[in-house]
Amino acid sequence: MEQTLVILKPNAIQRGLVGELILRFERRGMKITAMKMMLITRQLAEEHYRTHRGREFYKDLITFITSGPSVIMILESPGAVSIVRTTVGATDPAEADPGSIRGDFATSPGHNMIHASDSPESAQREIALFFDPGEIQDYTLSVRPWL
Ligand code: 3AN
Repeated sequence: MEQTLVILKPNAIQRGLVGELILRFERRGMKITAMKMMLITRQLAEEHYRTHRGREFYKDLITFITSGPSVIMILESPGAVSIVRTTVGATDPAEADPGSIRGDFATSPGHNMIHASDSPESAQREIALFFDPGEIQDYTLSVRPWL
């Protein structure tokens, strides 16, 4: 089973869209194995976005992601990384398909609502950054939509 990390960014909380966004993943059939609300520290944000250090949008990205609480989740399913990336849509909301989260709720590439890991390797790195192993639940869904 594949895991991926999702961050509902501070503007998703400010706009009252947390439930709407979680609903999309639940309806898709993803299993939520961890979830918490936290104020991401500058240190954690810089580690999470370390590959973007030096880019022109980096400073704004760090300021934005640390500007208020975010909701962090681990989602699980076969092919979870691709399924979640498709559900989230393109980085630039102007190119995101209608029906995707960014295509439905975002206009700005810098404030595009949500983060989703871009590979299984990134997912494992990011999960270890945001969650202790004891915060991740090991359980069986009584209805498994992928079966
Ligand atoms: P994604 O979140 O779709 O994986 P990345 O990893 O390329 O996109 O970028 C990480 C974050 O950096 C984006 N979610 C967005 O907040 C910000 N970002 C990326 N590209 C731009 C851009 N051209 N202008 C402003 N912010 C950007």
